[in-house]
Formats: sequence, structure tokens, C-alpha cells
Amino acid sequence: MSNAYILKPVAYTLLIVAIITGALAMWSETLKINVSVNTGELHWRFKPGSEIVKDECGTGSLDWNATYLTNGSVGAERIDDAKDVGCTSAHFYDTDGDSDLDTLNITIHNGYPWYYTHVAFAVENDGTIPLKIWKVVIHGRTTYEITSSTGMRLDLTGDGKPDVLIWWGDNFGKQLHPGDYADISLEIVVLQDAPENANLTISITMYAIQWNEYDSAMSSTTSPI
Ligand SMILES: [Ca+2]
Ligand SMILES: [Ca+2]
Ligand SMILES: [Ca+2]
Repeated sequence: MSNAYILKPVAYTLLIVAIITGALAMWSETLKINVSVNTGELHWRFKPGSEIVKDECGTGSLDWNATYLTNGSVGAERIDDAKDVGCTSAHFYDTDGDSDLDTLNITIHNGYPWYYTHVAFAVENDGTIPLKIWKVVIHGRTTYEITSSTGMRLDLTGDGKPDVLIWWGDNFGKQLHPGDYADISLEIVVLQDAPENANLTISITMYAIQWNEYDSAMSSTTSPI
């Protein structure tokens, strides 16, 4: 038997062993991915101390008369025989105890037809997500804009005749980043058909929406005014 004949099967055997050994010795290393989603908070509130009332109660302010309403225009003046018989109060409240002011109560005391008042305030984003001022629901009516030329006439007694008129400063669609705030104001006029000795209440709810949903939300809605 020659040496060449003997070595040949040995060489095959070594080769096979080498392959098996290589597979067993292959190193490996793993990478892990942990997914954690921490959501932010969409939150806004009335800015403390921001309320400004034109004919504030207790100040002795002469009343304002909605003289220009005969032309359908916003605004008022103090007529020559102006008196201080009506007044307006506006106060913020935290109704759910979370330390954020969520409600603004506006009360007109001893109002009468053509009595005019103006209330300004600020809303601020105290959350962590940018938001846009979306819509407002006034006495059950949803609107996304109130033009200064028309305002919104409200029948608060249910007799089909409007009792008050509201104009709203148009900040709808304004974007507020966390920490930002925006000034908003509304004007209220008592109309001729308002009843005497009545306690009329207007409920107003404002809505904010996350900034990136505003366009799609608006595309599916139309303003009633
Ligand atoms: Ca007054
Ligand atoms: Ca609150
Ligand atoms: Ca009415």
C-alpha cells in the first residue's frame, strides 16, 4: 500500500471535522429593541389674571351704548346722557380641582337693550403638545368663526327672538406651542327682545385640538356662520 493511498481518506476526514467544528464555534451577538411610547398632554387653560372687563362692576364706570348696531356694526360709545346702572363681572374658576382655570363666568348685572360690554382674556397652552384653537360652542351652536360683520344672535328664552348678540375676536385656528398664550375677546349686546327681570345665562365652550389634526378636522366641517 502506497503512502498516497493511506493519506487520502485521512484528508477527507479532517476536512469534515473542520467544517463541523466551525459551525459549533460560530459566535453570535444579539441586539434588543425596546419600544416605549410616552405620550404628551394636550391641555390648555385660562391664563390666571388675564381677564379684562370694559364695564366692570364696582368701578363706577359709565355704561356703553351699542349705538353703531343700528348700522350692524360692532362697537359702542358713551352717549351724552350716559349713566352707570349696568355692569359686568367676569371671573375664572377651577371647577374640577386640578389647579387649572377651566371656566369663565360672565354676568351682566341690570342689563337693558343696547347695553354693551366687552370682555377680554387669554388662553394658554400648559400642556406638552402644540394645539390650535378649534371651535366654540355658544348656547348649543357650534361655530369655527364669527365674522365681525354679523356676530351671533342668540335666543336665550326660546321664543324665537334673539336676546343678545355676541361678536367674537377671531383667534380661531391660532397655534399655541406649550407655554404660548393668545388673547381672545368677546363683545356682548343686550337686544330689544330681551325680557325684563330675567336671569339670562349663556354657556360657551371652547375647544382646542392638536395642531396636526386641525386641517383634517376643519375639512370635514363647515361653519354655520
Ligand atoms: Ca356701568
Ligand atoms: Ca380645572
Ligand atoms: Ca328670546
